[in-house]
Amino acid sequence: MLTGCVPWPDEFAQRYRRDGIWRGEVLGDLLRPEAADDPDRIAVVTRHGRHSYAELDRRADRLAAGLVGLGIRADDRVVVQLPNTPDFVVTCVALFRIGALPVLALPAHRRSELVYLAEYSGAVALVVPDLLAGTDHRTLARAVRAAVPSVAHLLVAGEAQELTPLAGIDASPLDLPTPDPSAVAFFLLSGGTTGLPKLIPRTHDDYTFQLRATAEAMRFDENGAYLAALPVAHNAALGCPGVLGALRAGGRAVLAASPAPDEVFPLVSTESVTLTTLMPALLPVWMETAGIFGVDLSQLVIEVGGATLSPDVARQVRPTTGATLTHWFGMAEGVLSFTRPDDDDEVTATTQGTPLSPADELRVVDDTDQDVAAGEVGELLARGPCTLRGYYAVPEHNRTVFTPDGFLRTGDLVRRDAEGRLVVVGRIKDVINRGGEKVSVDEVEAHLLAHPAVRSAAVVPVPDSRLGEKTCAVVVAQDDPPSLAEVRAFLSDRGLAEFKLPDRLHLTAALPYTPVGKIDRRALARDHAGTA
Ligand code: J2J
Repeated sequence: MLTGCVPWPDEFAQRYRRDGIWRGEVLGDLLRPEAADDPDRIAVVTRHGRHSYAELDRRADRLAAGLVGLGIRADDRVVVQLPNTPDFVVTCVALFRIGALPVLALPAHRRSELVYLAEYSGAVALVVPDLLAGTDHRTLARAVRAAVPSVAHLLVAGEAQELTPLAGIDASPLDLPTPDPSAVAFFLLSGGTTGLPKLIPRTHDDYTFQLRATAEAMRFDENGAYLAALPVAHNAALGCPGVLGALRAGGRAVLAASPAPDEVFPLVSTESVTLTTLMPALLPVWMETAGIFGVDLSQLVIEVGGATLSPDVARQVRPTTGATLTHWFGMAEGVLSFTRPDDDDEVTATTQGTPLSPADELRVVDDTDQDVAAGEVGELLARGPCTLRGYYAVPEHNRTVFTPDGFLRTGDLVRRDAEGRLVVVGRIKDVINRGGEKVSVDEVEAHLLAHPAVRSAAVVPVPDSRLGEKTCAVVVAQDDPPSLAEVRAFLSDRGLAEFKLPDRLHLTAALPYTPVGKIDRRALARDHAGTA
């Protein structure tokens, strides 16, 4: 396995194989069976066009050969920052076929995040769109190359200027060796626990299992159409079963540019979408507007998770839209627990259901790692066939985030109900969940401290009726205190993604500290619970 990655111990790997959980599938084989048996079958649809399995399969083969021609090899890391487009699918499949490893960045990431990802992964290349929502990603790409010497290639989907156009990387298909299914296939970015967000290695075995098992649980098959309304670079829309799971099943992946009703509802109607994923904040918007658009959602299953979903909102989904809701607790790390489409509506409104597979082991523990009594709240620990055994290249961090026997400490507070279903009740990790977008407080605080007028700073969540939580920077200033607008502009200039910029600023004379001398963020969060 790639240096810096932690394999599952042999006894677990053997058991997962023996039980038919890991079947030796590789992600580079996506598109192949349909391209051979039913070439004109539609694989990917956007507002701009329809693409067959054969077309995308051929493009992936030619791009793979072209990338090999550029010198990209198995195990090379390639930061991929592409929106929901056929290029995303073709690029990832091409890299999978080479055995090169996509490092998936979100479209919202800016210079700071991209430099971090490229540096951390030792990337040899970066793939970006030309322009997206007013941002010139070529400029970001140049900044990454200037900062990270390993990045030799800047590939651009669209107008490349002096950089390399993705469409021009094209060569006659090569006969490439199939990667080992137990090898790492790509990296997802963690929502974070402490410190900067870490990279999550996902293997062919574990991710193809996730694709297959989530599709089965959602009853998604070759007749299904999955709508990606969230960014495909996020685990929820990528692989639960998401776009890759839809393609693995021989169904259609419908790629929306955004979850806005005027973008998604026409696609839902024309493509008879059967499955999609949403963050809770968007659900009320869909419920209010589905009627206006006259869209029939009675065939649609909606997966909702990533942040707290209000039971009252959940209960309204079927009566107002006819759609079937499933309620998810998910992590890019591979922990998945969710209600199934035929669960009782009240179960769906109030729990996050049961784990993906019987091979998933969940524990709920107190702060001494002892299992709590049935029904009590504790931290969720998880181990299983698609839950990572270690973040990439951070052995010290791994020693604290995993138990000695390999359970991931999720940092989430949960309980199990009388039937054993999971109920998420809170969080102990230093992450703010801004409508499903995860903000690492350590990361933002480090940038805040670079401001000349900031003496000390803490970032805490404040309640928000729409997003659940927003961010508040609590700052002890030098003589000339900055305004919120200045702080936001400063952090934006430092290259931080917009969703991480503080929503509020609170100036204070001193921060509270815990007895061990750490900023007492919990006390601060309590103090500011009313400031939204
Ligand atoms: C409260 N917090 C939740 C829930 C996740 C499907 C769905 C979501 C994600 C995801 C995902 C929550 N209520 N129902 O990858 O495949 C918070 C927890 C968790 C963190 C993980 C998927 N469901 N959360 O959101 O890696 O704090 O994955 O640890 O982005 O989201 O975030 P992320």
